[in-house]
Amino acid sequence: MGKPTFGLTGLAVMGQNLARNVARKGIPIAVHNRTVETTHRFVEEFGHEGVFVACDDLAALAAAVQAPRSIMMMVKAGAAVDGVIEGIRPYLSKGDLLIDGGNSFFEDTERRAKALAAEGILYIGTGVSGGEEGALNGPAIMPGGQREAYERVAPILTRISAQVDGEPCCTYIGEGGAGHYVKMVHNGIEYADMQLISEAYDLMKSALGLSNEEIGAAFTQWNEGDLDSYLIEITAQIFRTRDTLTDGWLVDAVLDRAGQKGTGKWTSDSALELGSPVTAITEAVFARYLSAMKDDRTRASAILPGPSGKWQGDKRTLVAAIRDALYASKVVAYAQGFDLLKMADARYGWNLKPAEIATLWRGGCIIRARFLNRIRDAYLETPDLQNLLMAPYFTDAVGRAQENWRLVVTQAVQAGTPIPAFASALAYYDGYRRQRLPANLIQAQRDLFGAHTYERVDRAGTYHSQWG
Ligand code: NBP
Repeated sequence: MGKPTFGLTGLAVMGQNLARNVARKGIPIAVHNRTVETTHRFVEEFGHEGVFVACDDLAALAAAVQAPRSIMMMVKAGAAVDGVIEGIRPYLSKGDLLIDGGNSFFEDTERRAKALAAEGILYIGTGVSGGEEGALNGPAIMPGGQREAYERVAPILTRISAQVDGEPCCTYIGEGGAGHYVKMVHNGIEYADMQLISEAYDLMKSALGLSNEEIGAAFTQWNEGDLDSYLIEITAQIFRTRDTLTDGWLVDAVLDRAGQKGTGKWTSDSALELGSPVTAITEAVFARYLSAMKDDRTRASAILPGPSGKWQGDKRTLVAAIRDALYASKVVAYAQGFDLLKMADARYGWNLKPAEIATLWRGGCIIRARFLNRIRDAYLETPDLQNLLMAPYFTDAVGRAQENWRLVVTQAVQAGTPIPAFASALAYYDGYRRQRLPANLIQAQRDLFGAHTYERVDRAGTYHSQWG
């Protein structure tokens, strides 16, 4: 047997499962981890699944892989990636390829790719989504970098990725940091999706007083229609899980303080920088911050007055209304995510293909959902679509949902139930469909206090006036 042509460093959950996924496809792989015992334990436990070559240091990893080498890094995002690059660089030759499969910030990827290109080393920054289960059985893979670098590893990446309708959930995204950017936006949409589902849960639990069984049943039913998605499916699963410590429901025992690793914030940062109104994603990030203020909220809950939080009315009708509100808000979240991709593409010149991105998100990843087929179709039909909401299918679907969407937002506001993502998605929809917004007044104020000038609706040019 010759040397493997593929290597991987970083054998935590994601790296271990990706390496096993590669080996199970009959592709020999050299593996390495900073903590050497992890590598040996890994090969002992899973060695029977394929051909693994255990390497104790980065020099051994480079030596174990056939040149031109392809070596994937699955280490913690940030300084660890720079550390691995510095560590392995002396053992690499021109034409070798490094692949960063972690959640790196796209600007870091651009910087690393540039520095390595100067030495003739190819670089791919790729999003890998699907958690540990996806890494093992088929994740969504979003590779960015030199096209020839992608072509070299495409046969491996497309085999280990998820497959939907015979198509791999792995497509070349674009140059430089494009792959990590698209993964970042994927995670931003994931934040919005999770927040929207949590708001639907809160409305059913706090406002309607449904039991966990009833809430689980609603999510199970929703998963059979337009909302069919991985996140709805696992949510239904959560509501079927009892707590082994108390015999209550496990979800009720979980502290209401959401963690985050930063990719949602990066998405909002980038959107602010590019001028893209990704309100649902940003509200989801803020909602996690608010959830983290548990002690403050606990004190405020005894002091700040508000309505009871209870809804009146037929519960079945209201559950159906919440479903429609969730669907419409989710369309807005995706519309905003794709709009951000368009703006980033205009800035960075990646030549992103929205239809291909929707196609690859259909399987393996956390935001996989049946309605990504509709998004793909919308972009196939109109590649330069102004906004997802303007695709006839979504215009109709949101149009049909909007009466219930408004009912839910109104009732929640009256009952005092916080629904930041539902409400901001609706405000975006209402703002986007307005030919004239009150920004004329903002321009007038700016001109009055700062002589910032304004444009007129009826003639060209820039004006400044003496107001009042
Ligand atoms: P972690 O993000 O927890 O990273 C742990 C790995 O990084 C271990 O192999 C560790 O080695 C290595 N490492 C660290 Br920490 N510092 C290092 C350094 N200075 N030099 C070399 N190696 C170092 O692992 P993960 O959860 O498997 O995720 C890997 C990547 O994939 C991350 O970027 C993550 O954001 C991304 N990702 C994760 C998921 C998920 O569901 N977990 C999903 C999608 C993407 P050690 O064993 O010696 O400490």
